Amino acid sequence: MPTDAEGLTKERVLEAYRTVLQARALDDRRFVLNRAGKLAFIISPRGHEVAQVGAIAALQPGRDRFCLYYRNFAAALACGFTPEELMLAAFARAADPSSGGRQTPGNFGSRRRGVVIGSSTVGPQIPKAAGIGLALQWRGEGALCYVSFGEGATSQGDFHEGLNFAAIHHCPVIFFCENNHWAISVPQALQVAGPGVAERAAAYGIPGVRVRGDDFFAVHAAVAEAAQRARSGGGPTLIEAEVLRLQSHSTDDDQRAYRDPAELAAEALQDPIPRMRDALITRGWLSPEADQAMRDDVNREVEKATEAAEAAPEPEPASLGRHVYADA
Ligand SMILES: Cc1ncc(C[n+]2csc(CCOP(=O)(O)OP(=O)(O)O)c2C)c(N)n1
Repeated sequence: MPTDAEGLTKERVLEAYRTVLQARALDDRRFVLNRAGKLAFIISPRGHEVAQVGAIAALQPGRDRFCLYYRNFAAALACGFTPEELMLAAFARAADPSSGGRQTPGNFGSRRRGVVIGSSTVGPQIPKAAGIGLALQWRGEGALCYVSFGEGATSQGDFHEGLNFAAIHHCPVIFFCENNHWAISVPQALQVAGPGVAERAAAYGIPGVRVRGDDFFAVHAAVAEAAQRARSGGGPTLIEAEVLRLQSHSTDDDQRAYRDPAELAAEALQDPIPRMRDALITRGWLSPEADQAMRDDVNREVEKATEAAEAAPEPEPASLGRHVYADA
């Protein structure tokens, strides 16, 4: 069975590619449902999918802990969430496993998968991950905590406190920055001085790595190396995956109002999914026919997930205070 240096088998890579396709198909469907007035608000992972799945594929959902952020729909699928579960959250249904339809759909939580629920606030998952890393170190399970965020989050105090703490205590944490160069309408240059986020690692005395986020194998290799370091007591790593934001920040934003049209047109031609498909075809792991069959299968799955979630019951009005106030 063919493998690469990190022990990736053809089957595992094709499974990861299917997850990437699922994330994109779900996003397309959610966007249509938003335009049809059925879903209130969408945050899109478009352009980030390959980086997110490449990272999680190097880790161990169920053993490791994951502090994800609101753009991590592909990462959530890679952690084991199903398309139907993500659609239940999108429709704010009672059976949404993350919050029973109470939180923004991008706030993922699943105890059995080790996914720690967050909030829509930018940054607080970072120091939380440092603390979880310390607890994992004390327990000595060999597990690690993965935390993701955008480059905008790296100008929050939370980022600096979290990295400093994790570095001092050698916590088994992977800090994964998905740098799409925009924080809503604020460009990278107004968030980060110098070439990028990876250089900031030097201030905390930990390794900082920059990787192309459209290269599945490069992202996987960087995260696998960081995981090996974390599990063997070598402490945290900061990884910066350079990605493109191929949609506006959210459906409540229109990036054409503040971005250069030529740049947007050029980025639209750099979708990472065809790049991953071509890499798999070049390796002889995928054929155009198998690709199409997989896409058709994923589209059917997303259609079924949508129908099931739309038909599912809403939360009981009497349960409004659950998770807000202590149950009497
Ligand atoms: C503390 C805080 N400040 C501001 C906001 C509003 N806000 C939501 S997302 C966002 C941009 C974050 O950009 P980045 O971290 O680069 O991630 P991206 O959304 O680009 O993936 C902002 C400013 C917020 N949710 N929380």
